[in-house]
Amino acid sequence: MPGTTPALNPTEVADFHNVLQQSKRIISVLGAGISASSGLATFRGTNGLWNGQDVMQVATPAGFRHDPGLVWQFYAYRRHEALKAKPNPAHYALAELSRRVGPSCVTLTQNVDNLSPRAGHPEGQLKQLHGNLFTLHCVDIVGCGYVDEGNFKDPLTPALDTTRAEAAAIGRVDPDHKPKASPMLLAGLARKNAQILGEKFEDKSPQADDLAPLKAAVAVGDEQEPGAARPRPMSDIRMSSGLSKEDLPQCPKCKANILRPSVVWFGEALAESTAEDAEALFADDAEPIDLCLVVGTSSKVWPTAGYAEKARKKGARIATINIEAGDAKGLRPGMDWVFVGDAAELLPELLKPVIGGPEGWKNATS
Ligand code: BV8
Repeated sequence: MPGTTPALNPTEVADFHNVLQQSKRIISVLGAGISASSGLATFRGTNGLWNGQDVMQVATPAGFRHDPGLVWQFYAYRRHEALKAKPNPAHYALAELSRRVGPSCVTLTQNVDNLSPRAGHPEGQLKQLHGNLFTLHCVDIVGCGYVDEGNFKDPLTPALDTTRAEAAAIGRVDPDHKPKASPMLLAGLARKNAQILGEKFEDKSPQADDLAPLKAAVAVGDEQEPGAARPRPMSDIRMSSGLSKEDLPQCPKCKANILRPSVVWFGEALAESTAEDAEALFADDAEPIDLCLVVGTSSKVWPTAGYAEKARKKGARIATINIEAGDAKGLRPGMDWVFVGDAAELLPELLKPVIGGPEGWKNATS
């Protein structure tokens, strides 16, 4: 968070600046942490989306097949939050670096929040590896193939209006600063876990009391005396997304299917052209890479988690920018750097020798 970044080691920064100014080919790998200062929850951090609920059930084709309404609620919430957010100085600084260095400076982002494009990041130098929340496509991508880019409508449908009372509880931050999903989202996830996992399902799913800051609905006829402490498994709560396919975005072309967010779910392959473009950067016949910036990522999701190592093999020195030093991977003393702090504060400082002061690029768009 602003003001909490410890002073950087001037010798390390000078060494980094020296390499930066001589670098011709720079690859940046971005994760959710770069957007944290824009107010967007990270997946794994203390206030992350994955805390307390298994989004692995949601960001998957199986989750969407089982209950598209539940998954659409999750993405309606993500779209709403991303539309409210603004790019921060880290997004702008990287866009400016790309403009100054030119086409040999390429950014690979795992983020689907659209903040790098909104910061004016040169389009040809940004690969959105996991897609974008604001592109939708028909679930029948082969037979119909309808794609809707730049759809910023919010809500997409009345049923997906996240400002409705109970839906607004999604992502509510409670005193321990962990977002609480709405009862309907958690109940639906728990029910789906039970369905998908069958008898393997242990009822560790979030208990009703996990929603203490929120009014957890009770199953009809099972009202508890006021103040009763007994937590009940979420699957008891007969709530669900309650949405039907008619409530969800419809394909205007084939008029037979619903639309889905054009994001890459776990178990799905990256878009072929995107994956090819990324792999080409590290190919044997590609030019050497001078510098790789790894910004705000826990480097746990593949194939992106492997790109820094590929850059190393092409000669790059690696600079990790992260609030957690422990998330820097495969460091080589004397070769690589770890700058610990908020990317929104660190990146403008670290890139200054090439991009100049923020008065020249802050809020600049291409
Ligand atoms: C695929 C889109 C093959 C949706 C996402 C090899 C080994 C093991 C597993 C696999 C493997 N290969 C494939 C897999 C499976 C899987 C995978 O990697 N699983 C993991 C969990 C082990 N990978 C896949 O399924 C991929 N597909 O490989 O396809 C294939 C081939 C052919 C045919 C079929 C299949 C697809 C993965 C894409 C998943 N989609 N997102 C959505 O967003 O809803 S993943 C999603 O989570 C994000 O996109 C991102 O990638 C990931 C979260 O990671 P981070 O961005 O790093 O965020 P996180 O919260 O974890 O960390 C934040 C970091 O920021 C922290 O380090 C924190 O300290 C730091 N931070 C916080 N605040 C700040 C900060 N830093 C600086 N400043 C701050 N202020």
